[in-house]
Amino acid sequence: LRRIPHPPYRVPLVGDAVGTNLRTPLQDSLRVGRRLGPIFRRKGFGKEIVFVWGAGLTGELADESRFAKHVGLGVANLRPVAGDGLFTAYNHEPNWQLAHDVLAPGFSREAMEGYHAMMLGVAARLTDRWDAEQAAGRAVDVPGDMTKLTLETIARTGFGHDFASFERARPHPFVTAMVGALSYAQRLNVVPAPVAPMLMRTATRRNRADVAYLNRTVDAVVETRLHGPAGDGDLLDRMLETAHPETGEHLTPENVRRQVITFLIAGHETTSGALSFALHHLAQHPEIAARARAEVDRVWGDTPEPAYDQVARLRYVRRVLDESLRLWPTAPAFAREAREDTVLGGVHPMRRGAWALVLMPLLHRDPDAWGPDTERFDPDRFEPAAVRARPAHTFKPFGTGARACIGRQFALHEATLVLGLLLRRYELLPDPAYRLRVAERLTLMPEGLTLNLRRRSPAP
Ligand code: MNH
Repeated sequence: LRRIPHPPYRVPLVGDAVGTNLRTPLQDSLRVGRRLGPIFRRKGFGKEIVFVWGAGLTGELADESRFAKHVGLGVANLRPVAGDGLFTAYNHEPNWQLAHDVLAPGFSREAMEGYHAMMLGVAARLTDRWDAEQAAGRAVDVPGDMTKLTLETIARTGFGHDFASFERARPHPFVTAMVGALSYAQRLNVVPAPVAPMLMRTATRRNRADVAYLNRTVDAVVETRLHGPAGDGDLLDRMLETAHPETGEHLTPENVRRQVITFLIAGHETTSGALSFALHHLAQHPEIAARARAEVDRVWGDTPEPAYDQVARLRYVRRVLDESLRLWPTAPAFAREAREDTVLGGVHPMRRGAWALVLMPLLHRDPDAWGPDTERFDPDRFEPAAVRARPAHTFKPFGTGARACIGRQFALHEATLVLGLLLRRYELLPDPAYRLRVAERLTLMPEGLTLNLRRRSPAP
């Protein structure tokens, strides 16, 4: 550790936590990391965390023969919510491999083709709402409505469930409870353990109620399936019915509950943020929006509903999404632990089990990989030739290795489809007074983002 820089002023006990903004611990670490360089450490109340963001060091941490996912910090704090569900399972827990093998076919190309029509159906509920807001001359609440869209999409495609988000004036209580649980898990990272029980008594009681609500909601979804008509081979059918192809094992009812919560949360929160940031950048850069819109018009023509294959052909729209995830990867960090004693970067000895946190917003701005001017929003960074010219492991919004995101193709298909539909239908007019503020609740979200819409005419 001695060779790893840390902030210069360390106060006994409190360490470097002084000045930490409890609401934005990640952005606080980004500021510190910019000053201290590609590997640094911060300490507070006896806990010391090593952060990495250099492209070279991240490449080493991505080497699956030397490192693996570490379940720590925010992920570990979610264990009371998601238990040994896919996202929060320890590498050694047998339910990880079992659930991974049972659920992976739910993310195959064929499965995704099956979800396409349902995704279109949910998107139509969004554009109905936006048409009405536009006609009434009202601005739209981008993160709020993207969250409705993505929650309905995963609920419908994964579980045959409808939360009726678009029919409600306020967010569905499932979303409120989920945001509460995520924020609580984040706060546990920054509130020192010894005083946590005292400081967080009310928050802890509230969190218990939130987790109970999440469990009840999920139990109701499962009950409906068990006593009602079968699904159409969706994720829930797979969880309940599919036996492991080799061992013949099934998921237990308790594990199914954990997986349903995991997918309802992991399956919408980050996609909602990714869509919201992309819409922010498109509104701020009319010339980029025009180029993306021209592609949609060219590839989709005047077909009322794009076919499955027409989504992946929106190459430029997809680059807009990639570039948004470069600047604001909505799941902004992942942790990696050493499989055996090793030396990171040839200079930092790590014992087996020692771990470091990769800060993606800084990795994605490392000038060694991305050149100067990394703050500029430029989708052309993802042109095939530019991607080939960059070292590997410099763009990691979906994590890395065996524990990388299982829902990546699902998220990309959904988000590209929705951006295409919105670009085709509306021009996006930003509020000139808006300055991007990023809210943190383990995941990232542009706070207070509203847009005014203008219908394009003639509207397809
Ligand atoms: Mn997703 C893991 C980011 C959409 C379900 N996801 C991860 C990880 C990142 C991530 C990063 C790895 C975390 C870690 O190493 O600790 N996920 C995203 C982003 C989006 C996203 C940025 C959207 C954009 N994720 C989705 C969707 C689903 C999903 C959609 C489900 C439909 N993600 C998961 C699951 C895991 C995961 C499940 C855990 C996989 C595993 O450990 O086996």
